[in-house]
Amino acid sequence: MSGIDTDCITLTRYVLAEQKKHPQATGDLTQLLTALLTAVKAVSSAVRKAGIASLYGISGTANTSGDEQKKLDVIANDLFINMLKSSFSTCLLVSEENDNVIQVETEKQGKYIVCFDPLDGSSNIDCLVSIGSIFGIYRKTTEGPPTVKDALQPGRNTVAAGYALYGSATMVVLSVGNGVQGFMLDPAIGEFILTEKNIKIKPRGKIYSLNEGYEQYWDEATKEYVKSKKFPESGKPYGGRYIGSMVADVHRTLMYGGIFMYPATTQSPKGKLRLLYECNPMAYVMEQAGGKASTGTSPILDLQPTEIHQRSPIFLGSKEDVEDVEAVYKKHAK
Ligand code: P6P
Repeated sequence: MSGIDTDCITLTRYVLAEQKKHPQATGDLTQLLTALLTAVKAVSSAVRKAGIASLYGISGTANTSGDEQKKLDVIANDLFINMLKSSFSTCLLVSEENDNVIQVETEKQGKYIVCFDPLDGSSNIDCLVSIGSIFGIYRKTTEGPPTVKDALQPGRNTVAAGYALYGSATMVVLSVGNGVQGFMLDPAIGEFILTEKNIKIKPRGKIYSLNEGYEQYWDEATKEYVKSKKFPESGKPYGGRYIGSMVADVHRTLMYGGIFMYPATTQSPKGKLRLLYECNPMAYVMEQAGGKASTGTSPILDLQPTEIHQRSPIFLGSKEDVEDVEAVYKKHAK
């Protein structure tokens, strides 16, 4: 046997099939996702050869968060911006790497807005820990030229969202509103092949994930919840896992169940992770997979953004695990 699947479902075939389910669809979203995948493939190639191409090291510039940008950050950002602009399907872009919104040239404008983190977890690049790209796609709903207000939509308005994980293999996890699918990159043919159909997260897991080094900065609800996982009144404790790369921690949570947390701390009163291009896309995927994503007191997707780089606390993963956190926050609110 050649071992070649002559009828493999590529990501493009999947998106086209989904498009055909909507007679009014113009194909613009398919065009957008195809362009986005080109950026992901190029980032994957750059990440894989970073050591050889000496792409490691500091590029000498800093991004919105003040983090030193590594060369791969800059390359990834340029790839996403250029591929999305030239897809003729976007009108406004929000990137973690850019202080302000990016307006697409009038002659190239389409109806979609994309919020993305081109290379999340970049502090892990030099030690070869898995990193990723995260994206959320919205429709422009206003008349006239795109403005920053068009980017400030609640996650509930998401049209499509997902992430690319540059790990032992490169995988894209995507939802276009009809469940969650996983596509593995086959470098031999440069295509993303459907390998995880209709991913559903367990209703309850056995893993909790957060940076325990900050325990002294947590609020009382987070302290009580984490303690209950480590010293349960009955049954076995949860296992602790924390990679420090959101895409890797979220993907493990999606595949194995459990809960990922980046709570507010006294040092970061709004949490660390960004609402538009980290929390919302991951929350959308989690809800599409049957899980939950909360600030501790309300669904992430219901938040009305007021600033493109605003942060939010986040607890996401198995529905029952997130509900346990919300119950503790409710108790502490009394
Ligand atoms: P901490 C990586 O820098 C990142 O933005 C996310 O990918 C990750 O979840 C988080 O920060 C880790 O933050 O404070 O635990 O190092």
